[in-house]
Amino acid sequence: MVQDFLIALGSNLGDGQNNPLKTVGSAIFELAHRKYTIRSVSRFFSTPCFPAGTGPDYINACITISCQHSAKTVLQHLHDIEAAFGRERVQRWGSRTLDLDLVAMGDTVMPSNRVHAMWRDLPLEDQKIRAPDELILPHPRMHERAFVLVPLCDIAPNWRHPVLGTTVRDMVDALPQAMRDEVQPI
Ligand code: PH2
Ligand code: MG
Ligand code: MG
Repeated sequence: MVQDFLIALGSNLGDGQNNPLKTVGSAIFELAHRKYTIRSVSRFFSTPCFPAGTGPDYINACITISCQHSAKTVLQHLHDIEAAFGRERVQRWGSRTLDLDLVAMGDTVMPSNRVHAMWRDLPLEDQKIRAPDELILPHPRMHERAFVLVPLCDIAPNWRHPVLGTTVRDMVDALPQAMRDEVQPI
């Protein structure tokens, strides 16, 4: 079955040849090269690093793609592309040449509502030290992150969060104005 996926892209480090802007653009071409149908591409944004002060600004964007692969296969391809662009998984939330996050697959909740709620409600202190070892969909932090929601609003404003029941536009509107203002189209 063909499924629609929401993907968030980010980069805040060059790799010697490419700057973050070029890397994010090239990653989208790489997905197309791997036979993914790219349905839409957001504007590219400059965003301050989260948590604040922990690294250079990011380039962030979002895309929608469709394919017949499972979520696990898509995630594996995203990891392969990250590796091809020189990403080293060193530190949680550390700077990276390329981060490709699977944000959602249609209205699928994975692995269950209960596990999703556990990760969603994790206190910030625990988020810094604990990362799920299984795929959680939708991404358990997406509804809090201006650097995901603002780009996503370009291309999927009416996508509805299957657990929270709110649309991307609702979630953007719920962000503090100051947080929205930090996400600047380039
Ligand atoms: N990704 C992170 C950690 N911090 N900050 C911004 N602005 N954009 C990101 O994509 C980002 C981040 C972990 O993946
Ligand atoms: Mg990631
Ligand atoms: Mg990320």
